[in-house]
Amino acid sequence: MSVCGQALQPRVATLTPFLAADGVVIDSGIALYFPAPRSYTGEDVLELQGHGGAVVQQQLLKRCLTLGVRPAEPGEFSKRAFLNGKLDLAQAEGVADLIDAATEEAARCARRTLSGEFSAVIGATADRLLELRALTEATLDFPEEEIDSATREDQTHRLAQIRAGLDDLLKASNQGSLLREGARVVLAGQPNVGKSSLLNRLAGDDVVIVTEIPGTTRDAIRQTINLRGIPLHIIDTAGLRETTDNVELLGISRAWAAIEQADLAVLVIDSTQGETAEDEAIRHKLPNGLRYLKVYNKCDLAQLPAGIKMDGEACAVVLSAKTGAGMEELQSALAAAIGWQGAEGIFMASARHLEALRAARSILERASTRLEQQELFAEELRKAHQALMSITGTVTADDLLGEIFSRFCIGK
Ligand SMILES: Nc1nc2c(ncn2[C@@H]2O[C@H](COP(=O)(O)OP(=O)(O)O)[C@@H](O)[C@H]2O)c(=O)[nH]1
Ligand SMILES: [Mg+2]
Repeated sequence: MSVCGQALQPRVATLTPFLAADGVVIDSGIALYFPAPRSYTGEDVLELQGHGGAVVQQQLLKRCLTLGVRPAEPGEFSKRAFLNGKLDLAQAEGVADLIDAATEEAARCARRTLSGEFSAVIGATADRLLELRALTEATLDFPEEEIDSATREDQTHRLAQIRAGLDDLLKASNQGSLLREGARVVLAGQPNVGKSSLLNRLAGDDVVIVTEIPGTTRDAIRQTINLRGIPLHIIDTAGLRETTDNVELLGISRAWAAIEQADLAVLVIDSTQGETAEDEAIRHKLPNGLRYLKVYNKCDLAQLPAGIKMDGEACAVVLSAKTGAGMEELQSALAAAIGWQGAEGIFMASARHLEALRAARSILERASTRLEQQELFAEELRKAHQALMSITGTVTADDLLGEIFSRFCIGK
C-alpha cells in the first residue's frame, strides 16, 4: 500500500498516484485491493492498473519488486487458486483453454469447463462409482457364497449405468478436443485438378498461386480456416505425378509426408475427366485407415450439378472451386468426415482428461469380468474411481501439477 500512499478500501476501485520510494509520482491509475479469501487465488491480492507503456510499467514493477514481491511464474495465479480450493483442476485448465481458444465455439466450450459444468458431470459419475465401491466393500466381509443374487444384480446394473455414462462423457469430450486441436486435412490429387483453387476458395483469399500450368504448387502450404468453429488445418500439396523435375519431386515427397500425418485426405478429381486410373492409384496409395473424401472439381466445365452424390459406398462432393458452387455441401461433408457432431453439450477436454476417461473406461470394462471375485472387483473400482478423480485434481501428483500449470502464460 505504500506504493499508493494510502489505505485502500477492499474491493473498491480507487484512483491513486503510484509513488516511488522517494515519494515521486511514477504514474497514476486504479488500485484494487482484494483481501483473502475473496480473491481469484484466495490470497491477498493487489491489482494496480496504470497507463501502460514500457518505461512507466518497468518503473512501477521495479518499485514493487523492491518491496519484496516477485514476478509470478506461468500459471501461478491459477495454480494458487487450485491449491487454495478456489478452482478444481479441470476448471483451472479451462482458464488456459479460454485464453488459447482459436474460435468463438472453442471459447464458449472452455467457459463451460471453467464454470464447473464438466467437473460437475465428472463428479456425479465419480459419486455413482463411490456408491458402488461402498456397496462392494461391504460385501467383502462375507464369504463369497453368502452374497445374494440381488446384490450381484444390483452391482451389475450400477456398473452398466456408470459405463454408459462414461461413454457419453467420452463422446462429448472427444468433440471438445476436436474444437481445441482442430483437424488436419490434406488436399491431394493429380496436378491441375484445382487443389490450390479449392484452398483459396475455402480460405476466402488468394493464399496459393493458381495457374493452368501443371506442377505450379511445389511446397506443402498450410492454412487454418474456421469450419463451423473447428480450426481446420488445410494443407495444399504438389500434384502427385511421375516427374523428373527435382524440385517437383521434393514437393511430391513432402505431399506424401503431409498425407501420412493428416486426419483426413480430400482427393480432388477433375470432373471433366472423371476418376482416372491415376486418381485411383493415388487413392490406393493412401495410408491404411486414413479417411478420405472425394471431391469432383470443375463441375462448371463438366456441366454437372453441384452437390453431394453417392460414389459407390461413400458420398462424394461435386463442386466448382471457380464459381463456388457446391462449397456449402463440401463444408458439411468435411465436418461429417472429421467426426464433428455440433457444439451442443460438449466439453473442452484436454488430452489429459481424455486419457483419464479412457483409463477409467477400460478399467471398468475389466471390472465387469471380475464380478465373481469381489476383492478384485473392488480393487478395479478403486482404480477407476482414482482415474476419474485425477481429472478434477482430487487425487493428483505434485509433478503433474507443475506440468499442467507451466503451460499457462505468465500472469494467469
Ligand atoms: N473452370 C474451372 N477451372 C478451374 C476450377 N478449379 C481450378 N480451375 C483451373 O484449373 C487450373 C489448375 O488449378 P490449380 O488450383 O492450380 O490446380 P492444382 O494444380 O491442383 O493446385 C487453373 O487454371 C484454375 O483456374 C473450376 O472449378 N472450374
Ligand atoms: Mg496447386
